[in-house]
Amino acid sequence: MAIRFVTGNEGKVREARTYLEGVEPVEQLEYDYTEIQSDSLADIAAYGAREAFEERSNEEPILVDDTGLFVDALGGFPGPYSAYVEDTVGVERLWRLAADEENRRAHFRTVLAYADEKGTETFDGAVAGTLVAPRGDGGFGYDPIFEHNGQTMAEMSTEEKNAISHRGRALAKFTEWYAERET
Ligand code: ITT
Ligand code: NA
Repeated sequence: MAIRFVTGNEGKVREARTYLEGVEPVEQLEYDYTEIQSDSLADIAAYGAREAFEERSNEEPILVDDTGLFVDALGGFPGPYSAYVEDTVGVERLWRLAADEENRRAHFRTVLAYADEKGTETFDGAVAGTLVAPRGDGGFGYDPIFEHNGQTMAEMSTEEKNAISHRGRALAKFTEWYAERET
């Protein structure tokens, strides 16, 4: 059965579709789920996935992805505000903020929440890297300024990014659980 990936972000869908090829088809679903006030990315994603599953109520399993970029020298900023900061300040200016710092370490973190008639499960993944001046045309979002092992994520193919990324790691945990779950 196809998994409905609830997101407005096509880059996320491309990565999940590539990762889950041969496991399940992935379809994008636009649904404006409630973002509860919480410090826990997992609680936010789980609530959203549950709500999407219940509101859409046509039995198809739901996947939600909540991701943030956390810059060490900026106290973890933009973190939960990553989408807002990309839309307002932009990736180039976030890089310039970090460029003033000696410590340019950062990490991405993703929480995936999966909901079906049996319940809701969450899976997380993180990757550490260094912020650099923008390079590369691939990926999306903050990928051009996030370097890991000498390449920015925008210089990687979808497969290469999936092999090391926050989302790829969360998808690996999800896939393992999904294969073993009771149906
Ligand atoms: P949905 O909530 O509709 O899924 P979004 O783009 O708003 O889409 P997030 O809130 O999870 O998703 O994303 C936070 C920000 O981080 C947003 O600006 C994304 O473009 C960016 N982002 C998410 N995943 C990323 C990745 O793998 N590489 C680079 N930037 C990413
Ligand atoms: Na969002």
